[in-house]
Amino acid sequence: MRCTKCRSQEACLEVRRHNAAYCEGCFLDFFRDQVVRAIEHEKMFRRDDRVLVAVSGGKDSLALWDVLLDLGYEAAGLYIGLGIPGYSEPSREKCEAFARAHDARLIVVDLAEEYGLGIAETAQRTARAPCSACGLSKRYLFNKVALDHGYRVVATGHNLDDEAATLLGNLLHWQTGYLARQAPVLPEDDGLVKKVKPLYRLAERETAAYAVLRGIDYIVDECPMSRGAKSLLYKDLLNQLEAVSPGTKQSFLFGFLEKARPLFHEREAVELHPCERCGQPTTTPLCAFCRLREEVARPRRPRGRRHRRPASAPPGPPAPRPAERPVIPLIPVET
Ligand code: Q46
Ligand code: ZN
Repeated sequence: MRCTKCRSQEACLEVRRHNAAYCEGCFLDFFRDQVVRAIEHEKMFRRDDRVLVAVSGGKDSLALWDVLLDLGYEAAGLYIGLGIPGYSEPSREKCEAFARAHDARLIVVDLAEEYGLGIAETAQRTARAPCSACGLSKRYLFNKVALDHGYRVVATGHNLDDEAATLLGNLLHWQTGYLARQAPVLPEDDGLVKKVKPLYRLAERETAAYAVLRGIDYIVDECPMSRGAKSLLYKDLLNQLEAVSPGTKQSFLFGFLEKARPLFHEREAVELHPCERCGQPTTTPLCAFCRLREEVARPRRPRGRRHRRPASAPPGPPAPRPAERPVIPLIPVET
């Protein structure tokens, strides 16, 4: 099949929702055009803004960092070490290698070392699901690090598939608060920097293709904590729909953003004030991150006391063991 744009080269990737197939060069142009369109149409940032890109070492965030640098933006990376054995170390190495190769600035924050909040340990010490602790820690640090280092905008690598799957999960459970905040741009607010998703117009297979064609060395493995996540099921279901009806994901997401989100948006105004401990914006006296730190620091009850059977109770069957697989929230955590 010939490239539908230049008509001279063989096509290497079909983009069925656009009824197009591109050769390598035209695909890279298409990818950049979609990013530029997102940035300009949604007024994400200006030419002279410094952008902090949240990077995980995966294809999406490194593709985003790459395309922003390639377009000439001043983009630094922010890597947050989550303390997940076997995953955090290699993903950090990918980010460091990318930063070295592109002579770009990378800020590294280690949750375990700097805050005593490694995700695996935090999940063990609290009743929280790992992704819940992870999501709130990342949201907190994206904002804090951006403010500390003078960045007005944080960009994340969420793509069309991520956004459509999140939307499906939020709709299935009528999470009106999350629906109000699901957007390619969350504007700056009192103490909150702007959050943007410049890849929201591009599908996951397109960010993967971009990363491969640009020679980006990314971590292929997914975070081990994502196993069993409902968001993977939602992605799978949306892919089935997309296969028989190309463009479904895009019309689902774009239709929501254009027609439905404003209805939720108007109803969900919240008042922010500084956290009593750290000064970051929150709606409660202590922010969720400070409360999490408190929870982790709290001495644990001695094992066995909580479930001790009253002396008079007859012996029964042993209590069921808790599930070994971490419980994953129904929607991917917003970063
Ligand atoms: S990194 Fe964190 Fe994800 Fe891993 S622990 Fe869960 S939320 S799955 S985007
Ligand atoms: Zn706080």
